[in-house]
Amino acid sequence: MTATAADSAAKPAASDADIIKSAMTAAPMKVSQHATIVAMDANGKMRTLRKGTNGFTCMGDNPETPGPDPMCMDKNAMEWVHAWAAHKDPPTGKVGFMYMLAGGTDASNTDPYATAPSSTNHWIKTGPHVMIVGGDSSFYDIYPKDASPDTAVPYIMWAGSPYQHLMVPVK
Ligand SMILES: [Cu+2]
Repeated sequence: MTATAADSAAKPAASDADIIKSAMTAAPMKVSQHATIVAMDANGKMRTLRKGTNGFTCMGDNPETPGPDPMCMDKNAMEWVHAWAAHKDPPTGKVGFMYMLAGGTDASNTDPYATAPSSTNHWIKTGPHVMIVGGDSSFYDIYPKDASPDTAVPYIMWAGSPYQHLMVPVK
């Protein structure tokens, strides 16, 4: 995951066509072509650009963050993202799966809401990956939880927070 930046309004808004194109790069084409496509604003509010049929929802790149970070997720992962955006506890007992095959933007590995690197927030670079969210701690406990992880192998992002999740690099 990457942070939403509510405070920078400098960049022009992407067109809906651009958002759809970007969103579809997050998952294999056979998944994204039948997915619902949404745009999320800086406050976590969703707008549906295209309705899908396969239970997946794809979100385009967040233009507020430095790199490309489109994502496609199942229903449980969508609930998890809503909870994160709203600073609420994610629902328990709802394991979710997300694709981020276009890569993630750079992010803090320890602060779910950081929008820029600092001397203490363990800024990392994430390449193409998939994510398991909403698992219980016994699942996350079997993976590395280093603040500055080796991002070439599976690791836990935001360990110890309500939003800890497994990051699985795919390249
Ligand atoms: Cu991710």
